[in-house]
Amino acid sequence: MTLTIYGSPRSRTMRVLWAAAELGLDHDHMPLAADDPALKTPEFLRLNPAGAIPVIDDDGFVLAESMAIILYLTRKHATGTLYPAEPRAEAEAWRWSLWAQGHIEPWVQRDRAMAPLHATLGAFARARAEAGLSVLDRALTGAEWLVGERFTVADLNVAGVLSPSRAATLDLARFPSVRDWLARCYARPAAVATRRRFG
Ligand SMILES: N[C@@H](CCC(=O)N[C@@H](CS)C(=O)NCC(=O)O)C(=O)O
Repeated sequence: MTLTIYGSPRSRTMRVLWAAAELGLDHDHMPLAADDPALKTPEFLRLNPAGAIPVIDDDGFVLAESMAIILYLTRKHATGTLYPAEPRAEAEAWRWSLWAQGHIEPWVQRDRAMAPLHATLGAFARARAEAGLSVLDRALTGAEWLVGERFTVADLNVAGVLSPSRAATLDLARFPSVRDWLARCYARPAAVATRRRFG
């Protein structure tokens, strides 16, 4: 049984590495950077036609897209704990993961290729990010975690989008429930260990 994770920790791969640590998964790591020309070779494009990281190869099953990878790995290894088993709670985990990629990530991501666009968007991007943070703050007011009573893949995926380097660019004082929840997520031993390992 071999799991290989492709991607530099200074990319969306970090959230996959965090998930692997939460799950205690042994894995090989190929830390390809986002701008590594290797991502555009025919060999890598066979793994991910988008030429992007993260990608995993789980015993011959190749999967790209950070959220899909994390949902897959947690469902495979932690149904009933990190991955909610009950269909409605499972749907809530998908809901928050998809929402974060659609409504937060475009406005907080700092990919080099998008820098000129973000420079142009300026205040508009900030306003959109804050609109997303308001939604999250309302959902987390009076709740410790996004789905049910425990930390789940929903928290990991959304907190992965709001990584410390991205959150540092936001004014979280206006969103105290998000700020406190992010602190809880990143205080988890697996998050601390992963960040320390690659920090
Ligand atoms: N939606 C994808 C985004 C993947 C992505 O854009 N990855 C970046 C690094 S964080 C990348 O590989 N960029 C290189 C490129 O697209 O050429 C995911 O969540 O995995």
